[in-house]
Amino acid sequence: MSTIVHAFRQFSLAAVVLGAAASVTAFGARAADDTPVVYHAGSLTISQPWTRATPKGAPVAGGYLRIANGGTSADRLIGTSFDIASKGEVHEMSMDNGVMRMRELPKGLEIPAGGTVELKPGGYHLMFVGLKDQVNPGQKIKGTLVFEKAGSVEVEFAAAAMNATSPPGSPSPSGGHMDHMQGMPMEHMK
Ligand SMILES: [Cu+2]
Repeated sequence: MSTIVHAFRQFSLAAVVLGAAASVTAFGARAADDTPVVYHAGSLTISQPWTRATPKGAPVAGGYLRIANGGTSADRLIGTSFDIASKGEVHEMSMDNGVMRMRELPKGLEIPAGGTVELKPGGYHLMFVGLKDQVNPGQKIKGTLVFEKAGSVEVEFAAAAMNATSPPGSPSPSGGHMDHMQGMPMEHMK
């Protein structure tokens, strides 16, 4: 069965400010319309895929989005890809003795019937491994999401600042100030 995907709106060219590294985009240049990008696949509605800028030479990048299932049966997000990474994984975060750890979900992530699942920093997320290129704020990087039932969906991940906690174009509590970010100890379970 083929999957129909409609990309409704492009993101506004979000002016992503990243302290000293912000040289490319203009400050405050926010388009009038911040309607999030939405994709449809079967009974799923996928909103606002985004990623974060990476430091030079970083081996991994994260992917975030919201998936709502308007159908009467559950689906599962079982795979993902990112144009500039050798592979993609679906991860979860958990607290272990006060340390945030992440691990791959071997069976993917369930999207319950009638439910919404959010992938965001500090929670479920996509992890793109074997990054071949640096991700810069304002970039849009193509990728795919693979669902058990809805099939493969092509999306675009909009890159926010390196420390962003929300998608480009949305107000971020961190405001782009590195000094206000609390350091979260993190370990990658591999
Ligand atoms: Cu991860």
